[in-house]
Amino acid sequence: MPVLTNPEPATVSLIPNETPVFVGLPEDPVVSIVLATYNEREHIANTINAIFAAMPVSTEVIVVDDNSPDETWRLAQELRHPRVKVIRRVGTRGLASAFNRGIIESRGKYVGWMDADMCMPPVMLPAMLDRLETVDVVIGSRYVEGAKDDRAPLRVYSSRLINGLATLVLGYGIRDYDSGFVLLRRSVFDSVTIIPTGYGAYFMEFIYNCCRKGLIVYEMPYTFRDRAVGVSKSAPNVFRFALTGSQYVARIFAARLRRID
Ligand SMILES: Nc1nc2c(ncn2[C@@H]2O[C@H](COP(=O)(O)OP(=O)(O)O)[C@@H](O)[C@H]2O)c(=O)[nH]1
Ligand SMILES: [Mg+2]
Repeated sequence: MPVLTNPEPATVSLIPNETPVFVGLPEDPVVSIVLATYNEREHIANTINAIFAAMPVSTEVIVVDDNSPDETWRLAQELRHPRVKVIRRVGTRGLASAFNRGIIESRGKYVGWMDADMCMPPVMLPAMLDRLETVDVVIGSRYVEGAKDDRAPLRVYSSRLINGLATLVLGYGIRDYDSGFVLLRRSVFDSVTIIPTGYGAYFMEFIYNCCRKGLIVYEMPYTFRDRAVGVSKSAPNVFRFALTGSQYVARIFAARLRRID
């Protein structure tokens, strides 16, 4: 019988057409940050480097890329960072399912996720981590006191409108229900899971369910900077923008009506 020298097996992808992910390091990181990407070649390296530069504890970054035509996944792989895991999904798209996939692969005691377009500042992460000593979930928030949303007025106005509706219908005083920038204790997933369908609206239902389960959710203010390059996937044109908006409204009411155990 051969002696097993490496007790930690390589992570093997079981999904056809998917690039194998990297072989894990011996000890688990303290923090896992999941990045969902689609055509972010201008931002991916900066985002990853900024996360590692900011974090005071061992951190892994999990990139879940939906086979971007601009080969964002390749740039992430080429960093050859032992704490960067790249999952290239082929034949599927979706923001909520991408984050969910990354969370499933993550091993940190604390798990977070954010956009990879440098709109959300990685320098916030250490303060968010500190806060997790006393709360379960920290949301990076654009709409509490001290925060700022630096996008074009139409985007800010519509986002505030959606969030206002969510605050009204879902309650709990959350101001930025669709933030999409979060760090939380892994134990949160013992009682709440992401419903992995659709684009950004999954986040509202996730936070609402955290509140319903009695978890402590804290909103930390930050300044959201509009993307400097690349296009927004949620609002590339006015029609997609309107469609995304109506999906948010439907999801707010669906979340309110859906029963949880
Ligand atoms: N994996 C994956 N990531 C996506 C998809 N659509 C958008 N993203 C990523 O999700 C984040 C937010 O998308 P973005 O285009 O900035 O939308 P916006 O912030 O609502 O304008 C970015 O990091 C995108 O690269 C997708 O279909 N799959
Ligand atoms: Mg964005």
